Amino acid sequence: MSSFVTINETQKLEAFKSMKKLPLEEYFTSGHRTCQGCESALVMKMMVKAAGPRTIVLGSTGCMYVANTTYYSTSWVVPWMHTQLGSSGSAGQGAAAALRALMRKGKMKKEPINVISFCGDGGGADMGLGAISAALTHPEYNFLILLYDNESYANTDIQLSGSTPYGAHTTFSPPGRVKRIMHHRWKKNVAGMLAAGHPTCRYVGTICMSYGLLGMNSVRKALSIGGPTFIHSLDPCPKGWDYDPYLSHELGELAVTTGIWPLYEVENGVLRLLGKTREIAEGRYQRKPVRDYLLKQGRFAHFTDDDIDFFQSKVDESWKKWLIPGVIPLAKDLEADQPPAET
Ligand SMILES: Cc1ncc(C[n+]2csc(CCOP(=O)(O)OP(=O)(O)O)c2C)c(N)n1
Ligand code: SF4
Ligand SMILES: [Mg+2]
Repeated sequence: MSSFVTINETQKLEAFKSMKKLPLEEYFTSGHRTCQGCESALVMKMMVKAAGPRTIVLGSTGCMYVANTTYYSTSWVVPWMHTQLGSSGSAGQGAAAALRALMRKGKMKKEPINVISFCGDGGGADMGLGAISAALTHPEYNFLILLYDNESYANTDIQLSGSTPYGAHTTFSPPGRVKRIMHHRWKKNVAGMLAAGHPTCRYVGTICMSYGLLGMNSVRKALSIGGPTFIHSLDPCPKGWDYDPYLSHELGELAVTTGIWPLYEVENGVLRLLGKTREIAEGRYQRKPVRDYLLKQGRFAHFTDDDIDFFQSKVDESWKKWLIPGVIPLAKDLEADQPPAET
């Protein structure tokens, strides 16, 4: 019988039972140059801790490339490769295909190796969305695409992306006296869109590393299940969101407890709400007002009470109407879509 690693043979990574049971080994270490309080750096650290040593990491241009691989140095302990800004989908698929070919030709030991290809929201939610979509239609290869979402093109100085929330101040949407709100679009719902449109993808999840155990177990499940998988992580960014770095963890929690960022997974087409999101949906936890989240961040400092009410109404609407969190319902309530008038 051939010992060739078949397409669906993956490392079987059991869920971590508790934080106290985590392995001590680190595969993303100190020495990187991210900002103090950078949640995306924490995502890298926990993502690769969850995956373990037999892992290859690929990443598209952005903070998690530039700040982590200063010339001739890197924080990565596992093999790492940079890829072009819009290419996380093709890079992940290509690496998985290359590993298969090398093993088939006997040039590498036959063993399941995790492939994780990450991208930012600029690289993944905007520029590389097509490549991710194409990659998710190839069930013959095993790899995880992880989108770390700091809600801007952060590395090039906080430009607006399709993932930037309504009304946020970015260098492309500065509030002024004539026009207070410069960004009128609602945040793009990437995980919901990919889950709804790619039946060949067996796992789509949302995470926030303020809930680290859930986040790491989502990575472990995505890598174990086989085929191309996708995880979308919301990452507070002190520089882009304009807050004191000590608030990073709390802002991640507030994104979830206000209901702005629902935690869920779609595994083999079955939706499961997770953690606090599940508690909210089951009536065991009351959603906090979005005001608690928005007003801690300088990027929303120009919001009036009407703007906050509008934001709240859109989040309320999502909890009443969406089937998969983040997927817009077919019956649109046009009245609820109206932003407040400019003053
Ligand atoms: C094709 C291409 N266009 C533009 C750039 C310049 N660029 C480098 S990083 C970056 C921002 C990427 O944003 P995102 O993917 O959200 O990652 P972040 O910087 O926020 O971590 C841009 C525009 C580039 N490297 N390649
Ligand atoms: S700008 Fe934001 S994402 Fe980039 S290194 Fe700083 S905190 Fe992290
Ligand atoms: Mg970004």
